[in-house]
Amino acid sequence: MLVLLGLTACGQAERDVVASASSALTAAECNFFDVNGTVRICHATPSAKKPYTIVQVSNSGCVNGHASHPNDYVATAGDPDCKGGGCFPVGAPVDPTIPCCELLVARNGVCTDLCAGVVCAPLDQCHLAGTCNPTTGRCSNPVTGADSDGDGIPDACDNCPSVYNPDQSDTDGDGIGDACDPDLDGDGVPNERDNCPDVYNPDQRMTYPAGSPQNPKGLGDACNPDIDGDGVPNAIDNCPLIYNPAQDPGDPARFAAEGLHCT
Ligand SMILES: [Ca+2]
Ligand SMILES: [Ca+2]
Ligand SMILES: [Ca+2]
Ligand SMILES: [Ca+2]
Repeated sequence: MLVLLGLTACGQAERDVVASASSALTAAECNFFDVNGTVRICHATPSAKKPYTIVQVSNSGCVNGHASHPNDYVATAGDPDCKGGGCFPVGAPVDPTIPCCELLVARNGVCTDLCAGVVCAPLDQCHLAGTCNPTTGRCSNPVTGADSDGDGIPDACDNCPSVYNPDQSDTDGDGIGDACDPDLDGDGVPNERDNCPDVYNPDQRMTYPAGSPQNPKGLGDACNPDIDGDGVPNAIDNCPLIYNPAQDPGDPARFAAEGLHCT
């Protein structure tokens, strides 16, 4: 936690920000910041005027004498005078009172550069390389190129280049977007002649002809939830292909006797 000090008697800001008031220097930090066996530390004092003294201690002195000492903390490169405002570099243990340096994020207890080793490259002819986002480690890959229909997808990558279809949905996965696909389900039957335009049914099977009492809408069996039109959905109809709204349990045997088949 950073502490703001008040003004001096003269009204001048003695110090805007000083280092942590509750930092807990740890052995892990002593080890990480060890340079040739010593660690530079901001050692807390009772003095309000000079709350910290800079000390260079041995690694063992840091671990045994200063780790967990109230308010002591590591003097980082950005805070050589113990006035606060420092930050921890890549690889340092995460400290709740001292932030990781710019462009670093805390990951698994370590200040981490998510963009380290990330090389941004163009995804395709519609997406430039862009830059790596330090908070996600991902490249921005901005789009580029003409966008005739204004749907945000450049023509070269738009599955309907002249139809506004920002969702790019493509039910049959043939590379032609639903918004402009003459055969949505890819069953070889054009939408306008397909009795199930969005269900793959090349056989176009239709037990009851279009316009019949059982099938007034002319739906193909593949997309007709009640093929025999008896009001009982196929899934729970004891004779899904024969009109028997009463669902008499004797129906299947009776229909069989009459030469009809339930399925
Ligand atoms: Ca489009
Ligand atoms: Ca398609
Ligand atoms: Ca179909
Ligand atoms: Ca039935």
